[in-house]
Amino acid sequence: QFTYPDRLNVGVELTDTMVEKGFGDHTALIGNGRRRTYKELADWTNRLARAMVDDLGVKPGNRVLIRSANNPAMVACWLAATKAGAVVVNTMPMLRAGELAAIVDKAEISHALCDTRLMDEMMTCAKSSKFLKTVLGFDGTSNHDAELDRLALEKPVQFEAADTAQDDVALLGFTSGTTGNPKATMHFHRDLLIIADGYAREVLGVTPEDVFVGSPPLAFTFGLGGLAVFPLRFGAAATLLETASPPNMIEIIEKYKATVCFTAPTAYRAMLQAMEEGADLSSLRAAVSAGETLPAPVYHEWKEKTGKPMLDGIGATEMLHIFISNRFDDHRAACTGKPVTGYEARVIDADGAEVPRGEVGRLAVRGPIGCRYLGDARQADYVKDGWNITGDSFTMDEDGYLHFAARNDDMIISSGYNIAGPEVEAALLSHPLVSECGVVAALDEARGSIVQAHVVVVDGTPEDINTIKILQDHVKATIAPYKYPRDIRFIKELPKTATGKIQRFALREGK
Ligand code: 3SK
Repeated sequence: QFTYPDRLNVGVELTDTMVEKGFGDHTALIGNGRRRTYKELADWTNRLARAMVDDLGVKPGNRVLIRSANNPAMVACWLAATKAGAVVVNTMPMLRAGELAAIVDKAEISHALCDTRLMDEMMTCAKSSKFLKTVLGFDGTSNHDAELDRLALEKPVQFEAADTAQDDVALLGFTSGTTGNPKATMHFHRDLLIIADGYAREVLGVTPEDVFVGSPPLAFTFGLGGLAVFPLRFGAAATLLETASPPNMIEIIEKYKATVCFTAPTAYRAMLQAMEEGADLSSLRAAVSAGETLPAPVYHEWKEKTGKPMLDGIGATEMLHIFISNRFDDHRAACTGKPVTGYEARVIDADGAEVPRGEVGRLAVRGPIGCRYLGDARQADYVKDGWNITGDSFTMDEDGYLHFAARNDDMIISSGYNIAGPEVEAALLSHPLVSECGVVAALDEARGSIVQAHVVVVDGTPEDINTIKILQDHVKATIAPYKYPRDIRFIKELPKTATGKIQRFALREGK
């Protein structure tokens, strides 16, 4: 159902093709205090691509790393490198030289384009790299005041893009590393259009009038899809924030009347709180929640306050984007929904057999995009008989809706009971004293493992045995009592990945 021409370049599709379709004067990107139209974006990316080819020697198939926070210049560099036929690796600004080096080595990066404000760690990495030969700075503030920008400004606005095939690799997505052991996933030019033509069109119904806002980094495929590919595919506008805190997102939503928001439940909780204090989020027609399970209280409160559903979905870097989602006209609390058009899902046991409806098993999916790890033996664990065995445990109910249970490594087996850590987290979160929490297994002689909760309490709550007892009793009264956290520890802040996922391995290791 997704057909594309054999020769396809996604960089061209999202810029020059949009101009040809009549969107030249529409706003494409908003960031650093200014707007850029589709025509300006097409010209900008053509100039950058020409500089990359002529001056930096980028050749089709070269691996090009981009290091930046979310801003228009990062999007322009990504599109330009793609037009030049490069395979792009987008990376987050907080990575250190050692982490960059691991990516450079794994992906055999030859060129790096780096926001000049982030150059130090990039240069430290480059000095000892046998692959990385060219590092050039660009101006992330969009004032064109860096070497790459100066080279680009001299170039014409026409550029003959690399003659890539629809199944040439365009992007390497590195997994965010909740386990601390990242992998690179390869995605084709066509895959970047499939996520838009599947999820964004079918589930979100994106139109050229939409204005996108959100927090996930463009370096994470959740962010690249939600904040660049989806708006640009449909002639809509993307707002880009280097620091996407809830107050900053609210400011943008109010100022530009943003209509589609991509972020995680924790940010939506803060937005709900801000609404109490007068924030106006009425322009939002679509609130997409992913990256972490959506607690039922957040889903309900959002519906109550905005009159619209929050759309919970699940994706994976391996699958590029969201493959199971709720719909505007078909959504439930504590439910991830049904497969996106083109995908099928099964819940299976360790032998690959489907488990009965209502029982917990591993979520397996297949569809137009699948996992392709770059040179990694873990490919055989992820893809079996054409099915992608995700890292998540789910149940499928009688009506075919999928319900998240836990990340496979977040299942706690205590005295023979299977306990899903996130279910205990949801129970704790429904208590007004709890601001955030992470639940993990802790070794226990008698029970094998016990449920251990790391809790951030709301300001002013005593961190004492009384509060522990209150929270334990609350969990016992909310879910099956055997699931209650026998061990509760107070913590000031949860360890999280740059994309907002709780690093449960760090909690387990007592970090
Ligand atoms: O659910 C996720 O973690 C995810 C990962 C990659 C792309 C999209 C999503 C929602």
